[in-house]
Amino acid sequence: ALLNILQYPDERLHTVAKPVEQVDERIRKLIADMFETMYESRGIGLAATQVDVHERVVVMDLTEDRSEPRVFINPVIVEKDGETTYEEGCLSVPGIYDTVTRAERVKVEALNEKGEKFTLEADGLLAICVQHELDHLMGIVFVERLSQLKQGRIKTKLKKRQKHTI
Ligand code: QAP
Ligand code: CO
Repeated sequence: ALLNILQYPDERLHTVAKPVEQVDERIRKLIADMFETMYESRGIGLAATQVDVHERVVVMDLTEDRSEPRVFINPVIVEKDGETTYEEGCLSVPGIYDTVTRAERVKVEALNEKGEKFTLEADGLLAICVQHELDHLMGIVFVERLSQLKQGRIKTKLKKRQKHTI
């Protein structure tokens, strides 16, 4: 089923997600619904926080042909190094893109949909996406990594847009 994606500046996007205690059918249904929602909206990453579920679950697929679905349950970044910038966007902040500075490489530990632990060493767009999505689980939207001036401008723009229900 398609899930509703919270739109910035919805305060529920600031909720800190709790760890998943058991990777069971409920979590696998959530993951399936998150993929459906992300693919339908043409995203590359979606955190449970964005669909108002405050548990540590992220789905991603960076491929054009949607052939590499990735699941991260209870993800933790255990190493990071370097610095890089990227023009980021977000399904919760449609139509807004801006440059964010993040680590260039990350090592992440997480569980897959079977509840098995895995480690991933990521660089490039994957490393950026991992950091962007893990931010969501901590209640942080990429906009909040921009200057106060830019944050204010983005809020104004989105509020105007909501009024006109574009
Ligand atoms: C996060 O973002 C990300 O504004 C995932 O109109 C972004 O999937 C990670 C999207 C950049 C790394 C680099 C945004 C779709 C999708 C929009 C997304 C829009 C339609 C964003
Ligand atoms: Co996002």
